[in-house]
Amino acid sequence: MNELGRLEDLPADYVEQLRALNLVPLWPSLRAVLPPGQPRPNTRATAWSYQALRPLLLKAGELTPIEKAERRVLVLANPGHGLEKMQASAAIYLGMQLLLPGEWAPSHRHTPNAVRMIVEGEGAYTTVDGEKCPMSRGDLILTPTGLWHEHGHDGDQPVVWLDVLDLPLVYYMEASYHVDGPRQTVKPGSGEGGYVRGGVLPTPVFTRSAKAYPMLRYPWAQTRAALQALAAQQPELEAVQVTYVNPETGAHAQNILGYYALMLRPGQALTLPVRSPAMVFHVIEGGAEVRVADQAFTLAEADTCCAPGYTAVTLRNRSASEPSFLFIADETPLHTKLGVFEHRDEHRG
Ligand code: 1HN
Repeated sequence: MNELGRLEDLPADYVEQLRALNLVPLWPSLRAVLPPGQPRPNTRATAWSYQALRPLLLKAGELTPIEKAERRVLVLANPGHGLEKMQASAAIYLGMQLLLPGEWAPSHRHTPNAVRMIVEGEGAYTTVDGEKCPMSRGDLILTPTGLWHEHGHDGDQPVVWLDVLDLPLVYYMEASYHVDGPRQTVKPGSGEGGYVRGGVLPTPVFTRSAKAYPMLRYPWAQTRAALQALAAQQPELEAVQVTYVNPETGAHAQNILGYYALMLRPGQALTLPVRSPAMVFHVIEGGAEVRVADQAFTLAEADTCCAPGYTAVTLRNRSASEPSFLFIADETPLHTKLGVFEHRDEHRG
């Protein structure tokens, strides 16, 4: 590959003439926007300790009343993008949100899609599109694009959850905005009840479910049971993983980011195939070591880390006697839909 001409190689007055007409020569920047062989991601492998951030999040509860915050969140920002960008990866935003007993986070809707992975506490709920979704540890609650959502808390202890949004992408697209709304009226008769048994679907005879997002709450008890049954039934299965899907279509639960739960068997080490999307790992139960290229993070319960795309990742259960459960978010649906998804499996070809 030959060296390309630099900007400094051009006469200054020529560059000035170009700039005055809003013109830019491509060749000095071509290698930067199109690096050889593989991308040069800004996303850096980064880990966030729950134990370290928890006291600071609780302190935010003392410093800033909910009315002054609307959403009381500490953003898990990737230094490779610059902290002020509030990005974990190119398309993924992560934040830890605190809601105190009796607090209310008012109703709004927005273009970015969000999910919440409940980390700690009982008694809070999110109302999404009129469906009241109780929050318990490990539950996944969707607030897809355009749906009204608000959070309340009837319990007596702080509740914390991990927010995952596709905000960086939607913002980059100049398509990010929100609308405030009145408190929602809870509609009875909605909920995930009809979808929590695998293999059977609600079959309305007289009406068709027109909902783009028919299932909004994925209870951890069900997901955990599915993983354990899978592990028990298929002892040779290397990756004991399930994907959070839209039960009506079988497609990913949301359009841009993918969500998964993975069980590491006691003592298991799992090397993932090298693929184009960036990934986020959050420990629901147990402990894990996450190796990203030449970096290693030791994660305890409720810890979170991210890995750029095109990078080797190995997960290892730190316990030899107990399984470990991880929540994973990645950019697979986005890469697949855009036709840029790549799988570079050096292990299996
Ligand atoms: C949002 O609406 C929530 O509703 C949380 O809880 C975090 C981060 C950026 C933009 C919107 C919420 C958010 C957010």
